[in-house]
Amino acid sequence: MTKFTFKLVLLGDMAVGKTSLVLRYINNTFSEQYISTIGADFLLKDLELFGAPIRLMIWDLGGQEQWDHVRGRYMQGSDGCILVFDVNRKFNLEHYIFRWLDEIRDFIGENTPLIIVGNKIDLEPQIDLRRAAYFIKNLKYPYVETSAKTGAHVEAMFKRITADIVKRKAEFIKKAKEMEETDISEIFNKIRESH
Ligand code: G3D
Ligand code: MG
Repeated sequence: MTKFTFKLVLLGDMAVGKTSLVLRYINNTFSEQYISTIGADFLLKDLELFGAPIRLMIWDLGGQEQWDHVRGRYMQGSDGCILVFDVNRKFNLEHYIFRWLDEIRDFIGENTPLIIVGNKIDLEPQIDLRRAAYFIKNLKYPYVETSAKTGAHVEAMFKRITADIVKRKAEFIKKAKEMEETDISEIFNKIRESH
């Protein structure tokens, strides 16, 4: 059966928990040991959404996030991105988010689905989470607080961004093919039939 494949990238500074979130989602595991690299460019996850078989190619920077030229290459062609920060770190959230949004605009594009994630919610927050949620909501981005350690909200977060990617893709195809269908599963069924 044809699967609809989407590229999803994880962004954010080193050690915020990007690799841990992917491993929690894909293998349902968590390692206390520092995972500087997973040794792969991407991992695959199959799921079904709106009745359509979806394959996610989840790209993780594998400890190379400090190098600008590597980051740009990884980000290109993304259908969606997850921007992660660490709630247990003292930092300027506004500055952090604007810095990453600049980079997303340069390498991925302005209208690509994005979710902002405050990770390590199992630890004592070092920033004001109410303010963070308010700030992100004003920017009109979805915001989720997760723990890769306990697994809290990890699956829901991946589902949410995937749903946004699928909806956007359906909208795009509908326009391009001048389709009448409004239901997302019908749109994907039609495309599958025509393959
Ligand atoms: P990165 O891929 O963004 O660089 P990692 O981040 O996934 O490698 O995680 C960096 C460190 O944070 C690791 O710890 C990891 O175990 C820890 N971590 C990741 N997510 C969580 C979480 O949700 N809760 C807690 N408590 N810790 C988390 P070490 O100690 O090896 O540096
Ligand atoms: Mg990593």
